[in-house]
Amino acid sequence: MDPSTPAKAVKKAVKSTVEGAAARVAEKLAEQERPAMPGSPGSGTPTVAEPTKPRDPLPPKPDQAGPERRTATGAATDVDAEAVSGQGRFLTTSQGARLRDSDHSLKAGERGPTLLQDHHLREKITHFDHERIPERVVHARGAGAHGVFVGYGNARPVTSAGFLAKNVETPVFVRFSTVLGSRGSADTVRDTRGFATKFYTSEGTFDLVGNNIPVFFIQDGIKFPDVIHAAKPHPDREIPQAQSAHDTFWDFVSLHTEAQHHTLWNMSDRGIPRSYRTMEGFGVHTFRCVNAAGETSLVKFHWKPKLGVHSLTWEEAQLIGGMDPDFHRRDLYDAIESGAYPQWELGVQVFADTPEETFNGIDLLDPTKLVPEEQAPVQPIGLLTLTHNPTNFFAETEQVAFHVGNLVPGIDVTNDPLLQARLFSYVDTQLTRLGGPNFSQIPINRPHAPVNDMLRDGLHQDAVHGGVAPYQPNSLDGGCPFFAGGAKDAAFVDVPAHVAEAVKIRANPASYDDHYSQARQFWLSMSAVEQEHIVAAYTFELAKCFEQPVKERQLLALANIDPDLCAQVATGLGLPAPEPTEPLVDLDPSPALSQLGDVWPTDGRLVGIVVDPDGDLSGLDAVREAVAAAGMVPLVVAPHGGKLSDGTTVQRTFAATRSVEFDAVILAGSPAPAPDALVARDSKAGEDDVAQLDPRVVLLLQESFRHAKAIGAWGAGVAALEAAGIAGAPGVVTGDVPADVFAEVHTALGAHRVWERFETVLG
Ligand code: HDE
Repeated sequence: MDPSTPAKAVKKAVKSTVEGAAARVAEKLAEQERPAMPGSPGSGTPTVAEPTKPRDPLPPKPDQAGPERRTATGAATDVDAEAVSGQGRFLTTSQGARLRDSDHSLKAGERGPTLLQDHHLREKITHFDHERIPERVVHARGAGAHGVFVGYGNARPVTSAGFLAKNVETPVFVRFSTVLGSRGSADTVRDTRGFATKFYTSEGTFDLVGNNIPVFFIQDGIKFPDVIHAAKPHPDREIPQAQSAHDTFWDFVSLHTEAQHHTLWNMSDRGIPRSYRTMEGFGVHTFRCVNAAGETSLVKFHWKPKLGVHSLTWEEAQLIGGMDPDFHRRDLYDAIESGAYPQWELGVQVFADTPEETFNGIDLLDPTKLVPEEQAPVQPIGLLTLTHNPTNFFAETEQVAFHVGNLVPGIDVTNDPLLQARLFSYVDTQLTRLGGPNFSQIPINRPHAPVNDMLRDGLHQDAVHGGVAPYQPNSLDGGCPFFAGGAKDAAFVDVPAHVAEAVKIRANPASYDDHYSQARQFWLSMSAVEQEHIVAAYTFELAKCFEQPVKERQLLALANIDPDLCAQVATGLGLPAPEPTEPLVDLDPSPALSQLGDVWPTDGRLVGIVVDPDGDLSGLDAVREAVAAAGMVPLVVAPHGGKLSDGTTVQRTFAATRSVEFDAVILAGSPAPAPDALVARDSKAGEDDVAQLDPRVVLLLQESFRHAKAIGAWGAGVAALEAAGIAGAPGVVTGDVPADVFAEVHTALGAHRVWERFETVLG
C-alpha cells in the first residue's frame, strides 16, 4: 500500500473540516443581529435540548487564535489550530479509548463499593487534582492577546534588530496584568499594570517586559522582595487583597523614600486605567542598542496607545470591582472580537552612550527617574496591533513565560541594578511555576526561530533530539551546531561596554539619593483635576492605615514633594501638615505626563441607550447603527430583557446593569418605574422617588454625571435629564434629531470625560 495514502486522506479530511468550520462560523455571524454584539461564548448556537447526535468539536470563534503551530525546536508546521485541540466525536480516555459512561464510577453492584480498577475514574480525578499550577508571585492576574508588530524601518541607525526593519511583520503575544492581586482578584484596583510583549522574531524571541508606569519603586533588585512583601496582603490575616491601601505598604514607601516617585504615579489616575487599550507602556530601564556598524546608543522603550491614555474615576473603579471584576479582560476581549483592534506605537528615546550614562543630568541607570519627552522626544519605530483573543487561557495567558534576558541581536541590557536582578529572577521563578526546565517548549513560548541549544532532557521534554553529541566541540554529529560568525549570521552580541575600574561595594551612586525632584515634577505637570484625584487617592489610602505614625511619616514625604499636596491630604486625615525637610526642586513641568488636553478615537467604547419599551422607538435603530459605524458598541438598556416591539434585542436590564458599564449614555425615552423597581428586588431602586421615571434610570444618570461622562437625550428622553436635575449642564446634550445628539456625545467622548464637571480648588 502507498504509505502516503493515509496522510493524504487525513489532509483531505482536515481540509474539509476546516472548510466546514469556516462555513459554520459564517453562518453564526449571519445569524447574529446587526450590529453584532461581542461576547458570545462559543462559535455555535446552542439548542435548548441537549445535543445527542455525535459530531466533531466546534471550531474556535473567529476572533480567536492559538499560538502559531511550531515544533518544540522552532520549526514551522502545517498543523491546523483544530488539530491541537480535542479530536473526534466521542469522549475518550487520555489514551484515546472511547468511553461509554463518565457519569458513574465502576462499583461492585449499584450500592458499591467503588472498584480500584476503575482507571477512568482515577485518571479523571488525578488529572483534576493537578489542574492548578502556582500563580505568578507578582502579576498573577492578567489577560493576553495575539497580534502582529510591523517595523517602520527607521530604527536602523540605532539597532540592527531585524524585526524593526521596514515592513517586517512579527507575530506577538501580549500579557497585561496587575501586580499585587491574586489570580482571581479584581481588574480595576489601584495598582501598577504589567505590559509584557513577546516578539517571535526570526532572530530569536525578544521579550519587552514593561509596566504602564515609566519608573519603579526601587533602584536595586535586591529590594524587590521587600517592596512586594510590603505591598502584598498582611501575612497574618491575608488582607487586603490587590491594593496598596494598608499599613505595611505605606510603612515601607515612607521609610524607603526612593519609592515615592512611583507611588505618586500609582496615586494618580494612571493607577486606575480605563482599559488596557488606553495605557501607555514603558520598558522602564535604559537598554543599550547596537547598530550594524557596532555603534551603541542608550534607549528607553515606550508604547503609545492609539486611543490615548485614559483612566477610570476612583468611584467607578470601586463600583466596577464589584459589578464586573473582569472589566479589563472583558474590554480587551470584546474590543478584539468586535474588530476594534487595539494598537500601540513602539517608540524610543535615544541617548548618546557616554561613560556617565546620563542625559541632561538624569542618571539613565536609575529606574526611579524618567526622561521628560519634551527633552527627548519619543520617536515611533513600529506598530503593534492586537488581532486575536487566545483560544485557551491556561495554555496561553497562564503558561506564557517572559524574560528580560530574551534579547535579540541589536538590543542589549545595561548595568541598571534593577534590570540585573531581573535577569536572574524570571527563569528562576518559571522553573517552579511551569514545572521544570523545558517551559520554552510550551506552545505559547516556542520560538519562531530555529533552536539548536544542546539543552537536554528534563521534565516534560517535548523535543525528540537526534544525534549523539549534544556537546561542543564534537565531530560525531558532524560538528553541528556551530557558532555563528559573521554579521550575516545575525548572532547576538554582548556589547563590549566599558566597565569602569572599581572596588566591590554595596552602595549606590550619589545621583540615586534624589528621591523627590521628579516626583515634584510629575505633580506640577498635572492639571488641576488630576491633582485633585491625587489628593483624594492619598487621603483614601492613608485613611485606611491603622497606625498614625505611618500616616505622619508619609505626610513628611509628601511635604518634600509639594507642601500644598501635603496640606490637602493632612486636612483629610485630620493631622497637621509637616514642613519639608528637603529643599523643593522645581524642574520644568512635562505636559506629556498629563492625560488631558487632546481628543482621541473612541473605538470599542460602550454606549448605553436607555429606552422606554412603551414609548417612541423611532430613531433608535439609526442611533444604534451610528454608534456601531463609529466603531463603538451600542447596548440597549431597558426595564426588561428580550425584544422590544420593533424587534430590537435588549442587551442590559435596569436590574442587571450599572452606569459604570458605559462610557456614555443616551436616552431614547424616559421609562416609567418597572414592576421590579422595588428596593426589596433591586436595591438600586433606592429611595429616589421621581414620579413617572424608573429610579434606576435616575441613578444611572446621576452616576454618569458624577463620573463626568457624556450624556445625550432626544424626544421623550429629555424629561429624564430634567428629572435627574442635570439638564443643561456641560456635556449633557439634547436635540430633536437623534443622529445629531449622538454626534455631539461622540465628540465629547473623544476627550474621554467632560472635565469641566469636576470642581477643583487646586491648580
Ligand atoms: Fe517583574 N517579575 N520583577 N518587573 N514583571 C515577574 O516573573 C521581578 C519589574 C513585570 O505577564 C515574575 O514569570 C524582579 C520591573 C511584568 O507574565 C518575577 C524585579 C518591571 C511581569 C519578576 C522585577 C517588571 C513580571 C513573576 C526587580 C517593569 C509579568 C512571574 C528586580 C519594567 C509578566 C514571572 C507576565 C513578572 C521578578 C521588577 C514587569 C518574579 C526580581 C521593574 C510585566 O520573575
